[in-house]
Amino acid sequence: MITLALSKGRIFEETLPLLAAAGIEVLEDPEKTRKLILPTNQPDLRVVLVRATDVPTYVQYGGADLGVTGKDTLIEHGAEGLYQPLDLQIAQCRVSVAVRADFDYAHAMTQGSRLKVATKYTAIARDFFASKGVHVDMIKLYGSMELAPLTGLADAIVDLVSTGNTLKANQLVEVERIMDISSHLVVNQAALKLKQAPMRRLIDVFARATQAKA
Ligand code: PRT
Ligand code: MG
Repeated sequence: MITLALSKGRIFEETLPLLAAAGIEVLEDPEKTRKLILPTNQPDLRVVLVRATDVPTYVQYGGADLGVTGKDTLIEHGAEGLYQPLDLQIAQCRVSVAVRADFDYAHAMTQGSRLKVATKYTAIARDFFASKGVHVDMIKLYGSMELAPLTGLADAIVDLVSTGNTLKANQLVEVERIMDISSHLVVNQAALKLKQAPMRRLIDVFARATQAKA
């Protein structure tokens, strides 16, 4: 049995077509069932549903043989011991800095005064501002980052942006693009050795589907 870890939402939805290209179907809809282990039409493949940030942990410790996870998660939480054979080019977005429209970011960056930055991505944000030589006070949040500049909690946020609609709806502007993000296939190295043939076959399914899209 091969276990594939996915998270509900965009990663699940954007992984489905890659599997479907090889005739692999997940037999239950995560939005309709409360089950966390979903069978597929392949007797030796099942999907487990975990939180997006837990996918690397499941794969690292062998709770799943492989998984699909955002590069943001891999960078922020570390990817120790994980084999990353493929950029699946799905769930694409970017990590950006955003501020209130009336905040003078350029001025704040050159002034030497400490910038208050709220984010879930403290490692990415710390590296980014350090590379610019800007001192920041980092405020760790777990969600709704957009609220921080509106309430005076922070001057800036570091968050994922895809269409930009969320920023716009909250009167925030993107002032800097830190990095582009997509989701990657991550593989447990021991599983790759122990279940070589079926694992290689599945990695190949993902490779072909990704190439076909490009
Ligand atoms: O939502 P939950 O707290 O359960 O977990 P999660 O946010 O970790 O999971 P999920 O499913 O939302 O995101 C999983 C992965 O999808 C992320 O790790 C990214 O790699 C990728 N991804 C791609 C995104 C987005 N696009 C995205 N737009 N993840 C989140 N967003 C959010 C963003 O944080 C912001 O709140 O969508 C909002 C912005 O979207 P736009 O289109 O309005 O710009
Ligand atoms: Mg989310």
